[in-house]
Amino acid sequence: MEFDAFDREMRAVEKAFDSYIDINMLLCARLDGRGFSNLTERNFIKPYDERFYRYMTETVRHLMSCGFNIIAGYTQSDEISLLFHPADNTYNRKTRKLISVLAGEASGFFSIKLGAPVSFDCRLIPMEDMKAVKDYFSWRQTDLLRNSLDSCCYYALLGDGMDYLSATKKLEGRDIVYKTELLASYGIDYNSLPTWQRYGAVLHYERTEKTGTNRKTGEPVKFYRRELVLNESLPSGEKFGEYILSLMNDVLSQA
Ligand SMILES: Nc1nc2c(ncn2[C@@H]2O[C@H](COP(=O)(O)OP(=O)(O)O)[C@@H](O)[C@H]2O)c(=O)[nH]1
Ligand SMILES: [Mg+2]
Repeated sequence: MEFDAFDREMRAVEKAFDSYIDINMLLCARLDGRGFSNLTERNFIKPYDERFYRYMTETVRHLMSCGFNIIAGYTQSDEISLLFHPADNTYNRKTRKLISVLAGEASGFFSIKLGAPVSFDCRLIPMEDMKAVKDYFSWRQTDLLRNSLDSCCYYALLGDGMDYLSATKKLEGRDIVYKTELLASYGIDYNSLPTWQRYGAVLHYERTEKTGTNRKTGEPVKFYRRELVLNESLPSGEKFGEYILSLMNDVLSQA
C-alpha cells in the first residue's frame, strides 16, 4: 500500500474512539494526587502541612496560566477542581487532550517543586447548568469538611500513643460534636484552625484598574489588568457554591 493511504488508514484507527465535550456544556476538571497518602506520610507534617498546601496552590496557579481559559481553581487536600470558561474551546474540547495535558502539567509542576516524580490523575465533569456547578463545588468542600475533622482527630489520637485500629474504632460513627470535643480535650480548637485546612482555597482572576501614561501625550490612561488572586477566606456549604457562581458571573459580565 502506498504510504499516504496507509497513513490515512492508521489515523482513522487512532481516532476511532476520540471523544469531545460539547461546547454547550459547562466544564470542570478534577485532578487528584496519586498515592498521596504515602507521599505525604514520608515528606510532610501530618495532618496538615503549609509547604504541601503551598505546592498545591502553586500547581493551581500553573494550571490556570498554561494556556486554558479557567475561571476558578479550587484546591482541598490533594485535589484540584478547575472551572473552565464556558467559551474555552482549547483542543476543540477533545477529551484525551484535556485530560492528558492537564494531568501532565500538574504532575510535572508538582514534581519540580517536590524534587521527586509524582503524578495526578484527571477527570472531566461536563455539567448541564449553573446549579450543577454550584452543587459540584459545594460537594467537594463538604468532602473536605468531613475528612479534615476526621484527620485532625485521628492524628491527635495517634500522637497520644493510640494505634491505628483503636483510633479508627474510637472515631467510627461519631458525630461532629463528639469529634470537636475530642479535639478540644487535646487543646485543639477545630474552628480556629486556618480556613484552608477546613474549607480549602480558590484561585481566580480579578480585574484591577491600573493607571499608566500615554507615551505620546504624557497623559494618564486607565487600563485593566487580569491578576490571579488567592482567596483563603472561603465561605462554606451552599454559600461556597454561590461564591463560585459569582466568580463565573463576574467574568461573563466583563466580556
Ligand atoms: N501531611 C499532609 N497530608 C495531606 C495534606 N493534604 C492532604 N494530605 C493527604 O493526602 C491524602 C489524600 O487522600 P487520597 O487522594 O484519598 O489518597 P491517595 O489515593 O493516597 O492519593 C490523604 O492521606 C491526606 O491525609 C497536608 O496538608 N499534609
Ligand atoms: Mg489522592
